[in-house]
Amino acid sequence: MASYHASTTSSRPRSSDTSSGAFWMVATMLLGLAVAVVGLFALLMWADARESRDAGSEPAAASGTASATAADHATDHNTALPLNSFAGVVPKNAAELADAHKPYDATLPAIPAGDVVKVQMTLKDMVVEVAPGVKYNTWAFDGHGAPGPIVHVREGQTVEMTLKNGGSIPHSIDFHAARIAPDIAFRDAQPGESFTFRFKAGDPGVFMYHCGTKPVLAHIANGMYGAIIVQPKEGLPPVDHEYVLVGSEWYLNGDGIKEAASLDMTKARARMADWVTFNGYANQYVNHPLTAKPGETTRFWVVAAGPTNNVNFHVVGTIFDRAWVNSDLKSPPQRGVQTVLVPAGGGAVFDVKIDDVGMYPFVSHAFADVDLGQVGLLKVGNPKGSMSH
Ligand SMILES: [Cu+2]
Repeated sequence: MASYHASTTSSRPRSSDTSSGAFWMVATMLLGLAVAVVGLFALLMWADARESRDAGSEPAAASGTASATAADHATDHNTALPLNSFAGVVPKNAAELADAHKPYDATLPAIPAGDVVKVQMTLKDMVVEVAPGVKYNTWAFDGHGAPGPIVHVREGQTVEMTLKNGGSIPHSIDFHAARIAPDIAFRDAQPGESFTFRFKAGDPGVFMYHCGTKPVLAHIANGMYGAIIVQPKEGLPPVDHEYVLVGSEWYLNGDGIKEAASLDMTKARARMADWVTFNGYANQYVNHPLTAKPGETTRFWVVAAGPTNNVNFHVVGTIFDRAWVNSDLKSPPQRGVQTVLVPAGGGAVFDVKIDDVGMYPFVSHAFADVDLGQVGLLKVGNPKGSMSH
């Protein structure tokens, strides 16, 4: 901005008048300097305002700092920064709350028997916690918050999906594991409506499912996503533990401490997340680690639900023995890789054999997201000083 003004005023006068030329040169330099000083002041004032706002959103003074309401945002297309950030704002007793939180069960469930696997989900508007003491108004699949339930089938089985809309607006469900006409199967279900569709799980992998009702950004950001695992017919190499991790991020219009926050659509468009999570809750597997014994192999089924963020999956202190990038289970896995991109709307599968006792963090190696909660621990054996649970 400053350089734009400075350069437009520096256009040269007529070259025949040399004394006037010198005058203009000096005047231009002074003007340029003045613009730079004004610019600096503006920057300092902005930084100051931002600092006092951040201080105002500390837990002790949390009330009254909520930004504009969701209704305001409906017509607000201004994505200019800075927006109110509630990133990392938690109540004072956050540590106790994190310990008391019941983590989302990341264990891969068994495959139901039979040719047809019946899956029933009832959509429900509900308040969940996305971080210790941070409440959020979700539109949740199957009434247990975000992500929705883990669906596990074998290649060749038919999924019979019954969706009941118990929410207050239309919703739908889009399975990335399906080859099916979306305008029929993924259509909107009106509030109170229930409908069923079937698809054959013909492609192995770990896939996202999500609400596909417009605006999809809002429906995914409000918690409408989950993972479906389709095991290859011939199976994968046997392992000792299998965990499912769904990455996602949350955009809050308030800190969610005194009252539940809702979606800030402007922040969602600006990709300015307040919290980034595995399985819907910041840092939950730090307080409640996933476990393995030394020498065992652990398999991670990872989906990046977004709505926008990728997961740059990495396990600190080891290297992936097998990585099925893009969850392409028909091809041989990559071996000995460090970090794998799981794109928003995609999945990948990772095997890691760890011999040494210790705490091994699993992260998105895009570290801004770690700072906002996308980190967990794989506890191998019983390392000294680790928590008992
Ligand atoms: Cu929806």
